[in-house]
Amino acid sequence: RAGYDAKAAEAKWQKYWADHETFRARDDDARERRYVLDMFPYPSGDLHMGHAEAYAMGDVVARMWRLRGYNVMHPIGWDAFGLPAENAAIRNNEHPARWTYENIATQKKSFQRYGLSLDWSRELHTCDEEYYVWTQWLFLEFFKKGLAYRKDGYVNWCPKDQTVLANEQVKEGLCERCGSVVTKRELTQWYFRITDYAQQLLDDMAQLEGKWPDRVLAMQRNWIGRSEGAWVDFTIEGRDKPVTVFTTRPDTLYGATFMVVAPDSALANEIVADAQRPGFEEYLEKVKRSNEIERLSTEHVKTGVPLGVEAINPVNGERIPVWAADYVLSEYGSGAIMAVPAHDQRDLDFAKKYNLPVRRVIDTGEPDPAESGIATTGDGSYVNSGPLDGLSDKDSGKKRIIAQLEEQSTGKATVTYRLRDWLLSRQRFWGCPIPIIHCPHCGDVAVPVEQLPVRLPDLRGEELAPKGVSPLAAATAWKNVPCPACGAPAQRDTDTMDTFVDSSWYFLRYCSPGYDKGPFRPEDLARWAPIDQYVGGVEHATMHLLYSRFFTKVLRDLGYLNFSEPFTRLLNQGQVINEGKAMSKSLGNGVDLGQQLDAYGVDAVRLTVVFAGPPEDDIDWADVSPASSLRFLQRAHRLALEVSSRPGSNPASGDPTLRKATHKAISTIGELIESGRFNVAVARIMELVNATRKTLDAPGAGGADPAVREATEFIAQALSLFAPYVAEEMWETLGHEPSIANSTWPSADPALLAADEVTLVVQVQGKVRAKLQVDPQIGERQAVAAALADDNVQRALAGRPVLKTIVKLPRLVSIVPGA
Ligand code: ANZ
Ligand code: ZN
Repeated sequence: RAGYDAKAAEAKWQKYWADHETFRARDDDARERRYVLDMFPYPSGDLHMGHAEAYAMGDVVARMWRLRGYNVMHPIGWDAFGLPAENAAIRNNEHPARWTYENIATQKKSFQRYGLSLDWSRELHTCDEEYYVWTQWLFLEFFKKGLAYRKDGYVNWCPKDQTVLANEQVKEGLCERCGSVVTKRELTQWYFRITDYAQQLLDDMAQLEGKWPDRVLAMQRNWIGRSEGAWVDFTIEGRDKPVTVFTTRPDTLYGATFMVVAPDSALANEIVADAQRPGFEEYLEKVKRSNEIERLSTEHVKTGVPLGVEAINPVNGERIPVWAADYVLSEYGSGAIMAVPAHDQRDLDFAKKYNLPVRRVIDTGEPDPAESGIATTGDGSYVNSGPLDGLSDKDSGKKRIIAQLEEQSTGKATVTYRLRDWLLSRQRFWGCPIPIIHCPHCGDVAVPVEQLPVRLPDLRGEELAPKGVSPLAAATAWKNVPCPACGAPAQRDTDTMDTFVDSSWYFLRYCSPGYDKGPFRPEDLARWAPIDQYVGGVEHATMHLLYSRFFTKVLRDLGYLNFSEPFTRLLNQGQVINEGKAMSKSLGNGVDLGQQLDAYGVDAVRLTVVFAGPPEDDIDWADVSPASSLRFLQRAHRLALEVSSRPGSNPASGDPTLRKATHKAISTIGELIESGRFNVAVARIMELVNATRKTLDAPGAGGADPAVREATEFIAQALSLFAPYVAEEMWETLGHEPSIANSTWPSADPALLAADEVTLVVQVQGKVRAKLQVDPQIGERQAVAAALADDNVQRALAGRPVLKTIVKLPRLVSIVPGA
């Protein structure tokens, strides 16, 4: 008989699913709802192996929940604004929309071929006016609440892409996108006040514990970077306002021997003495060319210049010199520190280099840092520290100093965060215009809601080339408008929003496709949100996932939704690599998804991806075999063909061994899927296929055995999560109405789940003292424990210790007592 024809099945079922809208989520379906979402794709080129993995994982969950009787929503859309489209448009002298929509069409076809259970009726493109009008609307909601604001500052600047970058988009000092060394530029830019939510973002992680990967939570925690410490005010001669420093170690205040301010802070520029100004300015220029990561690292050779002023220590009145040095960042704490070289290595390196004094204030028993060059950071007893001397506990030391500072009004306890406000302006074209008009009289004026969307002007090709200012600035007819408040000539903001703004709320829009009175309908959110299962790459740990959590909390505070966390559960799939390395053009180890699909069929590739290992692990394509996946699917398919001619009958009369295997599989596979162990679930299906084949080939009822039909039907259902085409074929062959996606996951019969038991004999000194009924899978430790727990055995031991046990699993435990 002909084997399974993957190509024919793919064409047939794609059409069936589309015609019947099999995966359309209906708002009026009364069943309990579940929302499964994969991070939406950026439409560059066609789908690749990475997509193949991520989307296969999400589909397992969506299809499982569907079979379990939930009303499942599993939507898809396109993260369609962004630089690659714009760069392509400049190269090809065209509009970015053309490249974007063409790629979307290609990818969409591939997605459909890939057999995902997606609801295409909710598809969205973030670059469509009907989407970005609501991105603008949301921006204005933030603006009205003071959560979007403009400020000047030094920002990360990519010299190649000619645009600013958020801190999150700078990876080890390089532009995340193009790899150029990121420099600093002073610009007035828009920010979202995400720092207002720093503590909530931390606190609410309690809800995600155990449901999100630990490493993502750790990355977010680290990114938010909460630090407890104190503000300490130092007075500076000739300046009314004191200079405030942030320290996590106020207890080392007596060891502060100099102060350092960030060279690129307004403070440095303000306090520098006239004589030192030229040296300072020269130094500042140098610093601007370096970047933050270098500046902070302990290995970095620290540089600095004296500012020619002195600060006064509030606890002992000591005068200490003030320096500017690049290892202090303008954007953290207050941009100024008290340097305690004895107990902070960076301060010590600096002190050594510039011959500044080092004073130990905690004696840890280690050599004096002034001599050793190694700062001591551990506990010890305070010395040279006035009232702290003699104390030895850090926490009381900190409390004492903070109490003193608070009493003198020269400082107070505080908490700071490493998290910075989210810089959202971009000097590029292919993004959502910022709906603000700058008026010389009224300042920043919101575009009135009835005038939204602010559409992108029609620019293309050369007009989009990076010029250091947004291409929108050159569209004068677009830019020059009357002020909505006073009518005076005014100008539109010419920047566009970071595309992470678009992706911070798209998952809400899916709940209300096409809704034109707001970004979403509250009832729709109440019905569908939050997302029960989110799937995507770990590279989004500190950007998209943090931004989306922030947006959700703001929208909750604005009264638009009533939950605090958008993604209840998160799965990070691994990457597909080849020959142990990330796929790359230069290594020539790329694997083309289309070729794999042509060679083995969609089902075999999907099964391979899921079977390769735990979902979060990387898959090395050199170690897997789609060919054997295909052979396995054909084996499964043959079962259906052989069973199909035999009518179904009551399975109760079938082979009890196979029935037990089937029901055990029903129960364990369900649990394995729910706990994300998809690869193990596949292994269980494979075992069941083997067991079914054995019964089928055994002399006797064979294919007519109702247990064989029962097993084969379940195999088809379980396979439908991973290999939907072959599963549909099997289901139909078995005489069922399509689609298998509308079938119901069977429930396991408890009577068939009861484990078999065997008799375990317990001997003491060679005499049988007990016979216990145990699980045949019992382990050695459990068997000995069960033996020793028996009363008869204890009586026979009569308090003597156990010298030795001889265990033959699962049938014998023989105990040799001591004297
Ligand atoms: C004195 C001191 C003594 C410090 C000591 C540490 C150890 P985290 O934990 O990351 O919050 N600091 C403060 N603001 C800074 C800035 N803008 N740029 C660079 N460094 C800055 O680090 C807090 C510590 O980092 C602060 O505590 C301060 O040095 C430094 F034995 O103050 B500490
Ligand atoms: Zn005005």
